[in-house]
Amino acid sequence: MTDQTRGYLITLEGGEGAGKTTAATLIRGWLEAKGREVVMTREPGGTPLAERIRAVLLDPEVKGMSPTTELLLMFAARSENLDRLIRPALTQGHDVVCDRFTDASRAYQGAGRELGLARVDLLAEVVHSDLSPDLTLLLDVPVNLGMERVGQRGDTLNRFELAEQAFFERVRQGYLDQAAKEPERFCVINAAQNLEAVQKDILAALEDRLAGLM
Ligand code: Z5A
Repeated sequence: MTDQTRGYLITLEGGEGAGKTTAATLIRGWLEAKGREVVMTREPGGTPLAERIRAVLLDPEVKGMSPTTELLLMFAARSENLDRLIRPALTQGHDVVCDRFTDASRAYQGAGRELGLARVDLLAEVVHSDLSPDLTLLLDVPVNLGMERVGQRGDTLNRFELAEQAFFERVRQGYLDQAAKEPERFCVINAAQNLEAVQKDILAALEDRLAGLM
């Protein structure tokens, strides 16, 4: 153990069908095997109120939401998740695995909806100037392959999944640009590989970036 008493914040990012949900379970198992207490959460969501905001954001019946409204709702949900769940868990020394965080706002609202990064960074400063992820795993997958996987799941498409291809291409590029800017925080995983190879790369990244800290 290092002298860090707060837990680690590990975030998972990527486009649709990248495999974040599966990866989150793998990361939890790895941390628990190291004797760590782990709290899992997701964004938008994670608390009762934030889950209600999520329901509005993902509802395909909600038409014509403005990009700025979408961004503000993402940060309203994030503020709740941080205040009620993430910060208290980290303070208690628990690690938090969060399925999407502010990098998703940079990619989806900043790049995808073309709001630009300055507005996202301004809200990040308001909502969590004290905190940034210790490690971000970006599961990168070509847009067509990710959508194919989502389609195979057979669920109703959410409000985001109804967007056009160009939107998802901007999202993917937004994530890759963010990762290139902060290589010490990000680890990019090739999520186009089969599940076994993806999991092997995730475990290698955890060993490389986190094992020495625990
Ligand atoms: N959003 C935003 O715009 N701004 C923000 O700030 C935040 C979020 C925080 C949340 O929806 C939406 O909110 C999201 C961005 C936006 N847009 N959408 N949609 P969500 O949580 O429902 O959606 P998601 O995060 O994209 O979840 P997902 O579609 O379930 O993707 P995933 O978790 O990455 O994938 P998965 O469920 O683990 O895997 C999908 C399927 O592929 C599944 O059947 C797997 O068995 C299969 N899979 C996974 N990996 C593989 C490999 N390697 N090979 C083969 N098959 C695989």
